[in-house]
Amino acid sequence: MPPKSGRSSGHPSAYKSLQETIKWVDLVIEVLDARAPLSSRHPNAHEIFGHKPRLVVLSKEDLADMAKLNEWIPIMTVQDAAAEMPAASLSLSLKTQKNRDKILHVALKLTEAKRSALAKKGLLPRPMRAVVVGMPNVGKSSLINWLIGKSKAKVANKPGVTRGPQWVRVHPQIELLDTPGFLPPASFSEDVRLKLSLLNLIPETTYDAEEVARHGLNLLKKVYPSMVEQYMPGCELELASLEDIATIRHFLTHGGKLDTARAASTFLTDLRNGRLGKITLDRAPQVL
Ligand SMILES: Nc1nc2c(ncn2[C@@H]2O[C@H](COP(=O)(O)OP(=O)(O)O)[C@@H](O)[C@H]2O)c(=O)[nH]1
Ligand SMILES: [Mg+2]
Repeated sequence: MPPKSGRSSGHPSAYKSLQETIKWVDLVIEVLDARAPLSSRHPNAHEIFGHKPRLVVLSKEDLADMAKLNEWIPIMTVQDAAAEMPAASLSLSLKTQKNRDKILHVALKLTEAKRSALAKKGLLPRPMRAVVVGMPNVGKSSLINWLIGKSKAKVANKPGVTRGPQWVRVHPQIELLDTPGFLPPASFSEDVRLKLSLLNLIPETTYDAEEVARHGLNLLKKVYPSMVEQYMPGCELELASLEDIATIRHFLTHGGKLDTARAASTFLTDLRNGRLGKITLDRAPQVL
C-alpha cells in the first residue's frame, strides 16, 4: 500500500507524482539491471504499474551472465501478464546501438490494443506515450538517451530554452518522456541490500564498502568460484579474503599493514566493471 502520510516515507509525494505520471502513459518501460533482475526491481513494482502495459528492459547485458539471464527473461513478465496487461521483456546493452528497432517494435506491439481501442472510439490516432522507470543507477537515463538519440541533441541545442519534462518523439507512433519516473524509496532484505550495494545500485554512503566487499567475495565464492580463483591466483578458495587481495597487490597502509580498505574498493570496482567476469547474482526460480 502507498504510505498515507509522510511519516512512513521520506518522500510522501513520490507515489503520488509517479502515479500521476503513469496515468498519462500508455506504456511503462521498467528498467532492471541484468546482473540482478529480481533484486533491482522495486518491491512494489506490480502494485505501482501493474495496470499498464509493461516493457521490461534488462540493461547492462554486456556485464551479465547470459545463461542465467536467458532463464530470467521469460519469467520477468509472468506476474505482469497475470494482471492481464500485455507485457514483454528483453535484455540489451546500452553501450551499443543494437536492438533499438527491436525495442520500438515491441513497444508498438504492447500498445496495439490501446491504439485500436482509440480508433474504435473514433479518436484521431495519436502517438503512444511511454515513461521509463526503475531504481537508481539501473540505466534509465542511458536508455532514454539511447532511445532519443539525435533528437535529444536538437532540443538541447536551442539556446535559452529552460524546460520541464518533455515528450520526445522516438518513433512516428511513440513518444517518450525525457525524464524517468521517480520511484518511491523502498526497504530491502539483507540479501537484496548486499546485491544492490555490490552492483552500485544504492548510494555508497548507505553502506560500509569493506563489509560489502567481504560479503560479496563470499557470495562470489559460492556462485562463481572460478572467477575468484582467477582473480586471486594461488589462494585457497575457501580462505580467500580481502587480506589476500591486499597481499597479492602489495596494498599497504603507511603503517605497513595490509590495506584492506583499498583491497575492498579495488575488488568492488573490478566486480562492477566486469573484470572478474560476467555475473548475474539472482537465481531464477526452477519452476514457474
Ligand atoms: N556496461 C553497461 N553500463 C551501463 C549500461 N546501461 C547503463 N550503464 C551504466 O550504468 C550507470 C548508471 O546509468 P544511468 O543511465 O545514469 O542510470 P539511472 O540512474 O537509472 O538513470 C552509468 O555509469 C551507465 O554508463 C549498459 O547497458 N552497459
Ligand atoms: Mg538518471
